Amino acid sequence: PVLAQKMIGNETDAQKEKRMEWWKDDRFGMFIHWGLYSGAARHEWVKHNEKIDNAGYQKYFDQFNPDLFDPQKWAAQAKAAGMKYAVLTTKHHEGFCLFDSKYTDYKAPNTQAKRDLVREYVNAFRAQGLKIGFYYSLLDWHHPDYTIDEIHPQSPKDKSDASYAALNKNRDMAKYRQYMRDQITELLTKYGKIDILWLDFSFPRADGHGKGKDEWGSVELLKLIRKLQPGIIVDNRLNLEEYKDGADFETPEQVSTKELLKYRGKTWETCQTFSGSWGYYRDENTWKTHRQLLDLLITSTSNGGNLILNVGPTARGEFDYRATRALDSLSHWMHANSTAIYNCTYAPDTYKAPDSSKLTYNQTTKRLYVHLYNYPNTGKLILPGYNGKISYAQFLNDHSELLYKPSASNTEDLVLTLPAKKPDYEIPVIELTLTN
Ligand code: H79
Repeated sequence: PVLAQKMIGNETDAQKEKRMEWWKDDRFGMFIHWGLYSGAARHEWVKHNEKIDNAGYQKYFDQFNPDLFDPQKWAAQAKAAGMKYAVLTTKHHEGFCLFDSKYTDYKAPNTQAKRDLVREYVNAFRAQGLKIGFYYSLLDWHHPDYTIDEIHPQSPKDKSDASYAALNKNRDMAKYRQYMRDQITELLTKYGKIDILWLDFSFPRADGHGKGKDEWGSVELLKLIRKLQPGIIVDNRLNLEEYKDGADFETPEQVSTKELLKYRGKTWETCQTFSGSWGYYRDENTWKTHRQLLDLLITSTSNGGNLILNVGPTARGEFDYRATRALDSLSHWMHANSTAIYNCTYAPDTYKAPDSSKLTYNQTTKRLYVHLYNYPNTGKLILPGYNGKISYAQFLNDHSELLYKPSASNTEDLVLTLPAKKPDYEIPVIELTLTN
């Protein structure tokens, strides 16, 4: 592919690297999808999936009453799990705003919540030292000026231009663009320093019934964002691929761990759910296991990317027991093994991963981390080609020494002795100190 060279601003590569440094070091964040759809409790796309109009959706607004909302608890759970930043849906595709916006009545202060929930999130997470992110949906299935397109809940069955034109005759995207600029201005000026803006998403269509950079006014929007919050980190969903500085990071959504290998060398964050949907989905029963979640985290770091793992709080404002259990198990692992995640990336090619393991690497401390996916029952682990390359080996969880010696059959290899009993971690980690 031809490298994008067009620029919107004038930031140098070095300046960008500096701006992105904390984000790359932190590696692990919490996504939070919370809105009126949490009450329907059957996917955040419920309005689209069931073709519900504004009148039909009104019951979720009327019912919204987050009486158990305790953002300090959310922040404590995120922090305990080892997450360093969070991104909350200030508005999802349904158009409902969790914040107190001057530009709409469709907002939390006008529900039984009677207050700005975004402000409470910001205060609580900031107090715990977590970085603050806002998700803001470019799509808006409630706003009267947002034109009906191919994926709108009220999209016509007959896909002719004439039927779209008839539906859209009183809708004006120019006014909607202004609404977005106004709301993003509120979000980026009323809550102090905002670290991340996660805009979602573009779907340009040749027939004109999708939306992309022209419909959103993406160039102007990004300029505004950078002016209001110069340090902010912005995702890549504004459809500005033709610009070198049109995005800060790529966003592989719900992709497999195999797929993540392809992102090495790029700046990226994979967003993933516990259970398949982003909004609270009561009846969903395909929750990822502890091992699958660890694999996502380790695989992301071992390919040089971040993981943002999503929680969909209930309509009452709590993380349900399944999310809480998943976070608890992550906190157990991260408590002992986070050194193999923070500030880490993929290992140089000269280090080969031992059997059934994945490697992460800290360039500053010159430590290599071997994540043991299958604990050897032989009590031995071959470190292929490692002779002369390491000076010390220990388990990361308890810093207990692991003895090793050159292999009798191949002196380039080392043979490390492991205890018969696997440490009490689903995937234990060995820390190797490199000689250079
Ligand atoms: O906020 C979460 C999701 O609701 C949102 N992004 C994450 C972070 C998201 N979900 N899907 N998408 C973004 C991409 C849209 C995919 C689509 Fe389709 C494919 C839209 C139209 C075709 C899926 C299939 C939805 C409708 C049909």
